[in-house]
Amino acid sequence: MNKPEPVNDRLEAALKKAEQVNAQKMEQLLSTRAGSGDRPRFARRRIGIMGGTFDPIHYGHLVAANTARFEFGMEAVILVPSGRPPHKEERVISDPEHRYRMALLATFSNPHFLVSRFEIDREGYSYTIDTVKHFKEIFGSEVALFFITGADAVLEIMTWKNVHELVTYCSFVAVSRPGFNLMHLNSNSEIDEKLLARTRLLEIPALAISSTDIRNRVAQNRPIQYLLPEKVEEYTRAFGVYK
Ligand code: DND
Repeated sequence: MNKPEPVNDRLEAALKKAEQVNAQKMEQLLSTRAGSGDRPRFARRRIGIMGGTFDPIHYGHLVAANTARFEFGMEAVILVPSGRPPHKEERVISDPEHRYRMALLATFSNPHFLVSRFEIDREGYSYTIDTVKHFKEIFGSEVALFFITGADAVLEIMTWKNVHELVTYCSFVAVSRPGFNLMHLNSNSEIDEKLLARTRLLEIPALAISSTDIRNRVAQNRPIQYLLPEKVEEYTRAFGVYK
């Protein structure tokens, strides 16, 4: 889809600003050299990638990204909205442009959060292997990449495309999520040793928030306030994204 038609001047101004700030953050991240700035806590620079449908992005996603960033000393977390998620063919997904713009609004005020258009600008299915390879190429081997997922997503990971190759490019941070037991990861015989060795489990403050519930609430005229950033809520209303 092309850029949605403007419906609200204040929101458009916020989006324009968010897009500019996001571009600056990316430029800065790309120009940072290893070892520059504060004395690094780790031998290699660390950058997190968090892929998701983000339909819509909410505080569960943001707390996961922020906690992982802090606990593992990542310089930044790049949120990557899926263009065409391979695992969600059975349901209608909101337009990628809306999901991207909501992610921009949600991350604008955090200097360590960025949003990438990589998956939404590509044709075909969005596979994590392609995304991680892309960032590996951009940042080079001196940067350690961490792919951040919730418990539900990581429990499905053996079904992802080329998962054995994927683990050679990044580590995984699997965060806790209400309703999903991360301990199943260790007892799941399908998850192989190599993957487990590259996966760090992380307990985060429990937020039983889900995009599905938010979409249902909007459809039923129930409140979504305080489940997601105010500007994202405003965006869903202004563009009638879930009506
Ligand atoms: P979702 O559609 O589950 O994202 O996709 C997660 C990632 O998996 C995306 O990057 C997909 O491309 C990738 N994937 C899936 C399947 C196959 C392949 C790749 C492949 O390459 O073959 P959501 O928008 O639903 O959620 C984003 C993330 O946030 C997820 O990891 C989810 O578990 C997590 N999350 C929470 N974590 C803690 N507390 C909460 C959460 N809500 C969502 N309340």
